[in-house]
Amino acid sequence: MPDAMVAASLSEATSGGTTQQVDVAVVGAGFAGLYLLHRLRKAGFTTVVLEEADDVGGTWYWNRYPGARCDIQTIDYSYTFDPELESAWKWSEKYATQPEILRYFGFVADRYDLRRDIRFHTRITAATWDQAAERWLLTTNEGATVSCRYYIMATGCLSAPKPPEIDGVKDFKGEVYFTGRWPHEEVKLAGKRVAVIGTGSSGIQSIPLIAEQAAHLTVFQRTPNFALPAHNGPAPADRVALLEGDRASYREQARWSLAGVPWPQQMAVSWQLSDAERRERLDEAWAKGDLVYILTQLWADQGVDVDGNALLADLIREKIHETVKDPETAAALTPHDHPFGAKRPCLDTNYYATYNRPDVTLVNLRQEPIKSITASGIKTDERTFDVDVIVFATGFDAMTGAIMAVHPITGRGGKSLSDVWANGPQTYLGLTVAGFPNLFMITGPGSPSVLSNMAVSIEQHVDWVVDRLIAMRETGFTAIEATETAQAGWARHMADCATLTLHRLANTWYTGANVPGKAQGVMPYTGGVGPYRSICNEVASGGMLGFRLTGPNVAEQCNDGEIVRLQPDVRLVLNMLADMKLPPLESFGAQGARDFLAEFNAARPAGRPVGEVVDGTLPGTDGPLPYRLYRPTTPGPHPIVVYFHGGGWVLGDQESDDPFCRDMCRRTGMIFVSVGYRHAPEHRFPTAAEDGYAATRWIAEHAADLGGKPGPVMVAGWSAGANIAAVTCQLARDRAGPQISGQLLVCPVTDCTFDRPSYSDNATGYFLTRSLMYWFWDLYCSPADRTDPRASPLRGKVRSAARRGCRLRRSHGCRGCAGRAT
Ligand code: N01
Repeated sequence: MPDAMVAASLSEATSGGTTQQVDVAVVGAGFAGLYLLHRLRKAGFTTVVLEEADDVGGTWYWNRYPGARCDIQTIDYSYTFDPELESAWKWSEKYATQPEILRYFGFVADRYDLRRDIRFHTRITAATWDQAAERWLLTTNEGATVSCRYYIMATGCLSAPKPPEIDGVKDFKGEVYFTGRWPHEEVKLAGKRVAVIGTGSSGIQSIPLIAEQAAHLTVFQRTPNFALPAHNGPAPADRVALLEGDRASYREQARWSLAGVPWPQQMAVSWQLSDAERRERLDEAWAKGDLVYILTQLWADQGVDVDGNALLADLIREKIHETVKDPETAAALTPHDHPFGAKRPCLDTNYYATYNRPDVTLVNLRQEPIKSITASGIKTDERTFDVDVIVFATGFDAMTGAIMAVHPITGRGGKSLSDVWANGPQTYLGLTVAGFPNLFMITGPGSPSVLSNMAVSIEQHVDWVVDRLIAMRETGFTAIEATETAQAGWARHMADCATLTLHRLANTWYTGANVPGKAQGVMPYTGGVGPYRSICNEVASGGMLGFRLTGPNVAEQCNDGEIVRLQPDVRLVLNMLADMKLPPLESFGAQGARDFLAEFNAARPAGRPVGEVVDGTLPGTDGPLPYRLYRPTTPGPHPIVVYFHGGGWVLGDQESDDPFCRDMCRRTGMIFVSVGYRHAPEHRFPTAAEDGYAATRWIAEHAADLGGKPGPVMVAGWSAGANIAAVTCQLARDRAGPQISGQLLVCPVTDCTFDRPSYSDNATGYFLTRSLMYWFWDLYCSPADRTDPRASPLRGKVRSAARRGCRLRRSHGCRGCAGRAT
């Protein structure tokens, strides 16, 4: 009998101490909970939604403070699952107010008759997994319990307010309000002295409106935040036209975009734009009043590179100083402690201008921290402020708070979720946790969630989860659990992604830094909505990779493994190459492959500026060899690195790794000399190796002429270039110089045998396939010569240090070479 029918037949009364039996219990009747209920019901699952509030709306039910609005354009912040719903509702503004959004949820609840399966005023007090029954047992504040096969947390990411952590709140005799728990009845502030503590989105939205009402407003700011004008009004005509022109395509683009709103991937990089062009872009973004636009559309490196970000942050800082008249107040309001976007920026209406009012005071808590709250107001290190009202806009225990702190969740073997997450949330895909079967989270930590348009992420999660439940029902499985391997792999992938962004450089609620004692780490998935969607789809199409599925009458299925083994940037490039559906590179022939590489490289963004780039020639063993020298901006002389490009001894030249050489030159402060050695098949082994050695010798001898430090040089290379670098080291040792200070080998080819794991594990499906490696070897070197240490340096005399192969692998977690002949 299908699970749904069993559950339905067991259903009992819903209150009064009885146990309600359902297939699925959902916590929360906000954006996620409502859609879940709708989909689960349509799929035939008996479902109950448990909600603490007395109506639907979730975060929009609780956050009723003055000025509370959406800060993603509301045409994007809507359900998209039903085109009829879309045409039945029209938003009145670009950024809808909280009351309008709440009306929308009421409208949705009525339209699909959802309220009859929602138990309001119900708080869950404990959730325990019963392994024998393969069900969750939920106890609630109202006595009645719920037994469910699947337990789904639709609790939202920002729904557990953080305590203010300031002494004396209880002593205060005036009124106290929290933005995240604002009263339903009108709060009268007229004629009162009001204090607002906190300048995140909630503070920044409410401060201008509170200032309009209060006799005097004092804002207590610990960390200034970046805020941009919302320019609210009707939805912009161009966006509406785009949506209405082809609604289905607009929605689909949003689903595959990086942030959940259809904007293209920005390709221009900051250093390709002049100052005037960058300013023009910022002014355009400023006039648009769109958070996603300004976070993604100015230049491609704004969110991943400190320097590219600083160019943008400086322009925004100028805007703050242009608006705020008092220079000291402007300086205090200007953020300097985090890259723009690393902490959630805010959309505002008149925020900065509010500080020009005579009845508004800013207190900079970095200069005078709050000591305590007293009966009459707030005492800092330096002053006392008597106030009638204190508004705490102090934020949330984000992402994990609502899941973990709300009630004890006890999984398989009595494991407590609080213990499992003691050092930070562990999840697989942000959806599930190993050890907690049949527990799902919607937009949990480890998913794009708060770094995306939540509407898109919620629908993706709900669809994915419900589709999995349907598939399990069809195949007879009754329990699903993530494996430890999959979860650990996801943590690694999360960390790899976060390393590429600037989020790790800011103390924010994204990282848990806003809650004293909370474990810290970037909690949302930073790899983007579209890539995340494709990963979730891959999990499903790959036989539920990373999950163990069990059921009473079916054999256990466990397709264990990691869903993403590649680093995200490598994956991105490989996916781009895969999308091009190219024939194998080796089928082009040597010249064809070189032409392809030249064309491919011409299309990539220009590398970053360095102090100087000089092209020259140096004497090789058999005539001149070209080189390109990259000099840092810092005063010399600089240490020298002799660099050999990749390309299987067949492709590339001294310019082909240009962005990498520029980047390394900037980061290391060293001169990089990229050598154009001769290629196979025209010049077979040992030409490349001997050219490499001759070039290194000449560069070392002419270090001072090149602006470098005389003395030992370093060698570096990528792939076959790293082979040449490693060989050069040995030749330098055996032929009495030059002196080598170190070698940097990136994915080096160090041996000629093909029995390494990468030749089997990564044989196909990657750009550098096994057959391409065979082809490179065949063009470069006869089988008889391959064991020569000048072709396979691992066979030479190697001391232990040289054996370690790819140094990046250890220091930067590079898994690209994963055993390929190293
Ligand atoms: O909370 P926050 P929020 N003493 O954590 C300060 C979403 N949202 O409710 O930065 C003094 O951002 C704290 O200072 P610091 C949105 O994603 C969306 O404003 O920790 N100050 C900070 O200034 C947003 O990012 C909308 O040094 C203390 C402020 O309080 C997220 O919710 C609207 C303090 C908290 O800012 C959270 O926003 C509102 C203390 N003890 C919110 N403790 C939309 O528009 C904290 N602070 C959709």
